[in-house]
Amino acid sequence: MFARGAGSQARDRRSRVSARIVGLGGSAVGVLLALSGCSVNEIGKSVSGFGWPENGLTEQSRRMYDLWIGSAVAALVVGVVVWGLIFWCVIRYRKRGEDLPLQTRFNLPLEILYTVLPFLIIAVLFYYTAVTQTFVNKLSPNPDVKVETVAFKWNWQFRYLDDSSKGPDGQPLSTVGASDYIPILVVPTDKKIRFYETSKDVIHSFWVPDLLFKRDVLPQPAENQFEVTIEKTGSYVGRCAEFCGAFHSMMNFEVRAVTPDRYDQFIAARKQGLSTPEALKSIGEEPFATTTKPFDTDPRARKAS
Ligand SMILES: [Cu+2]
Repeated sequence: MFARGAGSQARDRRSRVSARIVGLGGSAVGVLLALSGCSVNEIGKSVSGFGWPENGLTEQSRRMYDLWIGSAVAALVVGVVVWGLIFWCVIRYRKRGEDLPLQTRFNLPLEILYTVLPFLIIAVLFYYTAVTQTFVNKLSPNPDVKVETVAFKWNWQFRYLDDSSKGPDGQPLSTVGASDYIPILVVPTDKKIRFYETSKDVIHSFWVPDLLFKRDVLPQPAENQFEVTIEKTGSYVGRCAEFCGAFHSMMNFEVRAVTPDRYDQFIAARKQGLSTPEALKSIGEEPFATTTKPFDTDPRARKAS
């Protein structure tokens, strides 16, 4: 048997190591895909948005998206510089012998640089965060539609507060969810919608994932407000995003964004005494929620199913 040269042994070892790295990388991607339950397409979208969902329905969601992308790019630039410096030091100043290397300290310009630079970066990030936050929280003096969302364990009530949205009894029109009924909040597109949020018991959180927005719903008399303009018609699932008790995960609702004309027709139908499903049907909309369904609140039934 011939003794193999040191060079060929090193080559073998290198190729075994690279094969192992490729294998590990492949398995890691496979495991990630399996664990996340995401399609490759979804992951691609998520990577391009640095993990932030795309297709915001409102100007607010797009501004938050821009802030997210800007912050992620800034973090990446800082990361690349830091990684570059680390690897440069590791290679450039690696151990070459037993002699103690030249000892240096107190490099004042460098120390000032790495103290001042992070403050500058934080100041820029803070500025853009403050600007975006102010925009997202902005309330206009005259919103087009006012809706009160009342959260309670474990459902939602929506009340239309505009003077033009009073029912036959003179009270604001409203829709209440029940364990066998998902409440649908009908709103017009391209109109400023002001939400007034209150809770009858504990803290809940109003969350419509498609709006890329959620806000805590605090117990009365506290009231949170926010405003959005939805730009696309459609059905959007809503959830409670604050753990509020046993059936928290079932506290779902649906936002149904329709054209302003249809919204007016819906309100007119409700004013004539039609229920929400009947009024939705009368304007050619699906009468019941399409994005989520009621849950069986009986624990025995849930166990058996
Ligand atoms: Cu809740």
